[in-house]
Amino acid sequence: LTGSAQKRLGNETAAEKTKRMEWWTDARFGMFIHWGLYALPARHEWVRNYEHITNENYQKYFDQFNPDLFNPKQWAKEAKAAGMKYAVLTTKHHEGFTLFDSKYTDYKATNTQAKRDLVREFVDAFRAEGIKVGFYYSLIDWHHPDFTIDNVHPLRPAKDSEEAYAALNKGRDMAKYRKYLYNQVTELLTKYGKIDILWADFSYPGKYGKGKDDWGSVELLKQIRKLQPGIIVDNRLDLNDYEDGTDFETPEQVGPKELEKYRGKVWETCQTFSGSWGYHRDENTWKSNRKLLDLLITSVANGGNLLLNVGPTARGEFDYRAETALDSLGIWMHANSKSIYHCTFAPSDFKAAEGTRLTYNKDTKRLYVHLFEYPNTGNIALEGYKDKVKYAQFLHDNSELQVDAEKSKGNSLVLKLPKKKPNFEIPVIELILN
Ligand code: FUL
Repeated sequence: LTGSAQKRLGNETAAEKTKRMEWWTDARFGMFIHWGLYALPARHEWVRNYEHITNENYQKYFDQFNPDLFNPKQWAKEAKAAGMKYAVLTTKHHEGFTLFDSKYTDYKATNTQAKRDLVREFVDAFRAEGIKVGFYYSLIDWHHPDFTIDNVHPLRPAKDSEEAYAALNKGRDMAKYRKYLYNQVTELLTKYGKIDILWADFSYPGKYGKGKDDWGSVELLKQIRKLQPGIIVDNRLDLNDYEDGTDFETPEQVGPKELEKYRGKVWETCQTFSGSWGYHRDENTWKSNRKLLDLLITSVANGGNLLLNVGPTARGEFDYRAETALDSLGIWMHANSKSIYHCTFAPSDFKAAEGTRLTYNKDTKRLYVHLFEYPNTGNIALEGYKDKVKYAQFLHDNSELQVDAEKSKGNSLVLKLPKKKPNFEIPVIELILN
């Protein structure tokens, strides 16, 4: 860290930071869980905003919240089976409802029919499966009476004018809200033992006046680091990127092609199965298994992580579409996860052949060729790989892939492949380098 970031956050060196983040960069694949009252309307976690729902009219979801099938042990098993190494739960989303037992609000799970601290159970269950735990915490709060109404607030004025906002904001005091969120983050980071990730979401610059630190992010980050020195923090606190003392970038819902530009940075792309993060009953735009694998592999091929989201139902279960998707990812990961964990982009002297994507493990010196398009020619030509490879095999079964000596001309390494594609959506060749 340099400059002002160093002043406020201490003297961690780049090497120390890399060490602190090592488990996370190795893990590559995590589960995001968006769960809150919005699971009841089941039509997007922004439903309050989209439909301008008042506190009075949103109250019915609080009254009816009764997750009788909530079993985080089952969630943790499913995350683990899919190959995920960490999980991040919405402890509070923009709607303001807390899944944890906060002493600073009554708007919490313990006061619903659930009558339980759902965050505590999540933490215990995931830890028991050896999965690292993260807390998503929304800086935006549509329920809190002091949270200032702005253009993402459900109660925003019909006609956007400064006077209209001022009228609505009369009596609202962001300083009080700042204290509230500071207190809640403090609770979250003291009551539940060691927490691995804080995923704050989101603040934006100068909303209430230029240079104003409306969310108190500077103090907040100091407090986070003090309470949990090992924690990893996302970049949505609105402190200037890179110099700000946060840890990773968060490209959201971007396509695989756009991930290339993050190479060399520390990042995690978060993605939904469909469009909504919260459970959405009627959404029919679910990503195919191939698309999900593409996102995972392409993330690693560009040196980043994938945080894949599940939106549990109001009863507290993953729905069948999520389970089916997780199952298929698990089958692929069971056979091929060596090309994911602890991997990153390939050294620059290896170019990805047409229809392939490369990942690389620098400790074992293994290069992974992901066959997005399976050749029907009975072989694959890898230009420029000629004298660099000691041995080649399929990753899923360690069956040898022989060199076609006749076809391997110049710098080209040609491997013989079975005519029939192995029974994996995207088979992987493992090259053991010299
Ligand atoms: C966004 C939020 O507004 C979405 O609801 C979701 O939580 C996503 C991960 O971040 O900024």
